[in-house]
Amino acid sequence: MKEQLLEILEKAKNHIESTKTLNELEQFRVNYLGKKGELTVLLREMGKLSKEERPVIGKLANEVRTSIENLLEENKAVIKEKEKNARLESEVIDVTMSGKARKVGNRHPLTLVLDEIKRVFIGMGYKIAEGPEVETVYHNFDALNHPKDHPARDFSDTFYINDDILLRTQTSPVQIRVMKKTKPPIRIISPGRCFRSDEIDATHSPMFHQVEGLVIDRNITLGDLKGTLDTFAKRLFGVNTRTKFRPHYFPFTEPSGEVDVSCFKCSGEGCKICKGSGWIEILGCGMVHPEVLKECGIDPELYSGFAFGMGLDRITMLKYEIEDIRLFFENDMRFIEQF
Ligand code: 2U9
Repeated sequence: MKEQLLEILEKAKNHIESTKTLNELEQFRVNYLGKKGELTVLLREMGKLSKEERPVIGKLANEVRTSIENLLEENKAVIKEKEKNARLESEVIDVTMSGKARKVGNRHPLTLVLDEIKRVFIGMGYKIAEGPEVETVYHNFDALNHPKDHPARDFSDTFYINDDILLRTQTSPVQIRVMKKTKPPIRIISPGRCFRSDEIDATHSPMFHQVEGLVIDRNITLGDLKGTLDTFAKRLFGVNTRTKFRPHYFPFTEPSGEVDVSCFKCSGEGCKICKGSGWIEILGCGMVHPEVLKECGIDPELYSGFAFGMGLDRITMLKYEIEDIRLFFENDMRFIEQF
């Protein structure tokens, strides 16, 4: 049995020193020291030994077991160290490598122009007001002095949810809501999406964007309106921009007007953008109708105000010479990446 023990030790030593992985090492531990391991099985034969041999062989057997266990621990440490170094080697980061250029998105042209318009009015002390897109007929028409038979109320023009609920056709309801809950002075612009039952074509979309403005205070005059909008036009389209106010009609303002600006493309000489006229209509405006003030609990004897509204899509199309409104909504990156 002594020769067998020494043979097992020699075999175990060769096996363990040649192992490369912890799994392999564990397998050898089982093969030699496990319940059915070679050393364990051999030691079951100890009973057949004479009482003189037993202590000698027993001592040798323990020495062999201890040697194999030490070999296993030493190689386990060596393999773990090698695995750790291999992992560190594979995880090394070369900080000198050039970074991966992250593609940065582009702001939508509507956003670019809206940000410019916001900058102008915030610079004049206006606040930004927002409100629901699903509105009541009251806030969208009644409170804005629309007669019951006004064509804008027609189903052909407006998306109705039911007799009292609709998709707002302008952002004016936001101003109504602000006027009802805010004591003047009021100085706001309200940008947002609006909805009209229009057939889609190059210049019409059932969903479009508006920016409306409202100023309510003591002694607000038509001169304030003209000065404000002339300044706005110069700051948005350039200092040499001229403005022209033409009489118009809106139920919610009196007097009402439409504002043309000298063409920012040809400076008023006449070109394709301004269809040869030298002028481009950009917005509507007027002094807030006294009935609208009263409906919102504001005394028209004490307060007056002006309001204006512009189509953001239209202004953006003019500014960037975009000929089809549908390009705004198709999410084609080849379009967006140009801005
Ligand atoms: C309140 C009172 C008055 C908002 C106004 C216009 C004139 C106007 C159009 C421009 C192009 C809508 O997008 S568009 O089709 N708007 O011409 N809007 S005055 O007047 C108001 C708003 C709120 C309480």
